[in-house]
Formats: sequence, C-alpha cells, structure tokens
Amino acid sequence: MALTMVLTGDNHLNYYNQKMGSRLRDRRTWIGRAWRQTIDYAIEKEVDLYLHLGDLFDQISPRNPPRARVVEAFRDLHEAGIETFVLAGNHEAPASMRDGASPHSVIDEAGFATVFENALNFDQKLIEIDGRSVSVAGMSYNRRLVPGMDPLEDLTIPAGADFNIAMLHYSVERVAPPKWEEPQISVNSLERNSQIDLFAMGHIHAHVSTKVGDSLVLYPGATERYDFGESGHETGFCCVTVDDDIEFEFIPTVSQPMSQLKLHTSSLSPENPTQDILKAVEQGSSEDGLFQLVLEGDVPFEEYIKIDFTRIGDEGRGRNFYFEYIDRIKPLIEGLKFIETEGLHPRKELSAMGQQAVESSSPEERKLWERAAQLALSFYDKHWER
Ligand SMILES: [Mn+2]
Repeated sequence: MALTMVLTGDNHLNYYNQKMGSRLRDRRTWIGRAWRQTIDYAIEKEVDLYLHLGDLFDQISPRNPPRARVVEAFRDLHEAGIETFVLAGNHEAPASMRDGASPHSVIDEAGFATVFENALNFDQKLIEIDGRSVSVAGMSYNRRLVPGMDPLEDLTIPAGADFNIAMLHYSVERVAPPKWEEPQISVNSLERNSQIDLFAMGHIHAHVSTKVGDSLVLYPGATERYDFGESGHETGFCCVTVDDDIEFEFIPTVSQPMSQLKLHTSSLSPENPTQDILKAVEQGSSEDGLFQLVLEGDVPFEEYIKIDFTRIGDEGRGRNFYFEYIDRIKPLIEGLKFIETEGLHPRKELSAMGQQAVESSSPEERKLWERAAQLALSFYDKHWER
C-alpha cells in the first residue's frame, strides 16, 4: 500500500491589512475557504498524513472565529483517522517565552495533532503505516535567528525509518531564495542530511520542487495570494504518494482573482491622461477581484495635475472587490530638478500623510479625507511653485 499525505502551509488565516477596511472580512472568507480545501481533500482522499508547514495564521494572536474553525478542521482530520503534524511559521511563532505558545498549541492539547513547537531542535514521531515505518521530524521557525544564519547548522535531523520526513519553515539557498534578508538553509545542510527522503517546506509562497541528492525538497506554496507581488502565482497544495518511488501532485485551490497593472506615463495622452487611466482600469477590473494599479514614469507637472486621482479611485472601487493605486509618477517642473535623495521630501511626506489619513478613515468619511488630502497637496503645490 502506498503512503499518502497532504502538504500545505502559508494559508495566513486571519490575514490583516489595514488598507482593506470593510473588505477585509470577505477577503478572509476567501482565504479560509482556500485553506479548508486542503482539509476536505485530505478527508475525501483518505490520505494517511496531513502535514502543516507553518503560517496557518497570519498573526500570533488570531481572533476567536478562525481559531474555532481551525480546531474544528483538525478535529475533522482526527475523526477521519488522519495523522496530523503542525509547526509554527514566522507569523505565528512566539519571539520569546513571554509571548507564550503559538496559537495552535490548542490543537495539540486537544490531541488532534502533533505540534512541533520547538524552534531550536527537531522533535520526532515514529509511526507505522501499513507495515511501513515513517519518521516525521519537525522544527518551528526560530525568530531569533538573524540573516546569514543557517537554521540547520550543526543539526542532524532524526530519521531511522523506512521513510523519513523533515518539516521546516524556511527559505533554502538557491532552491527557494528569500524575498528579503533572513536566515536561510544552505544546500550543504540538506546534502548533509541525506537520510531525509522528503523535505516538506513552508514559507516561500510559490510552489517549488527540486531534488537535492536523492531527497525531494517540496514547497506546496500558499493556498491564497498574500499580496499583489503574488498576482502571478498559482495557489494550491500538494499531495504526495510514496510507493517504490515518491511522487507528488499539485492541487490548485480556488483563490480570489488578483491583478497588478503597471502603467507607464509614456502610454498616456498628455491632453487627457485620466481618460487613458480609466480605460486601463475598466479593462483590468473584475467584480470579485483585487486590483492594484501602479503608475510609473515622469510627466510634466502640468500633465500630472490633470490626473484625477479621486475619479480613478472611485471608478476602481466601483468595478472591483478591492482597488488601490500606487502613484510613483515623478512630476517634472521646468527649471527645477527632482533629485531623489534619502533626505526630506516635503511633498512626498505630505502626500503619504494624506494617503494614510484616507486609508485609516471610515468608509463614510473617506471621500472627505480624500478631498482634504487633495486640497492640502494643491495648496502646497501652489505655494511651492512660486
Ligand atoms: Mn512564512
């Protein structure tokens, strides 16, 4: 009989984004549904193991509703006879003892899963499935490691079974490089632990698979997109089958449409840039979707002030589930050179302040704040131009 397992991670339940305002609730529904697919799939296919690779929650202190749904889901797995293992990712691992345990220790206490809380060393569980011995070893994310450190340095991952699994939540040098400066596992550390047949990995939101020696390194990727940088990602999880060989399948999840459109000022007509932008917004919009418009390039100042950002915002919000624009346009003023420095940009500061006020306003007051921000900027522009 083959050994089968579901691998998932980076679901980011209870996702938080201040900008999303009243839309956050519905966004969370999509995120929760995509994750629930991993549970339903595992139960339907009667897999042997369910491996959760971290960042189940977006924050260390999730609210009670997602917590309750998680407990319920792990109970469902437990009742279906699926052996379940969980570790804590960087979003939910406690930074110190004072923060207490990760939010899923409750699943452990209920006896629905084995939670590998230890971030300094591997814990291991040996099980027997259809006459095959299986070792599952896991280690949570260590928030005290600094960039440049290798979490597997000097560590030998426990094994000793017919099939040996290591669960981790880190990036891997070259294989799944980090997006920012952070600790990463070296390829050498994986090679040194060739007793491991399957490295089940969380943290990197893209689905990645590769062989290091005879070991399979598998990132199922995220079940929903986390931000607009992931617009191009497929979302899903993996189902691994071990027989004589190890094979896996990528199972896509249903995720909310998301798109990012970069519009350069060179494609806008100087007479009516707003119209061109509105046309692009209309084309890229979808009722259910999250849409980010990024405006880039240089334009003469006279053209820049023709852009009706309020109208663009209204149009975008009306045509999408969620809309935001990022204004990276550099207005050019004759006789004045804009020099990008690290120093103070009074206009940028003012613009950012206005944006912040708009974003943190209630939906009823939003228009008012937008208008106020606009007026402040035009006032600034008028006086500064002299
Ligand atoms: Mn992570």
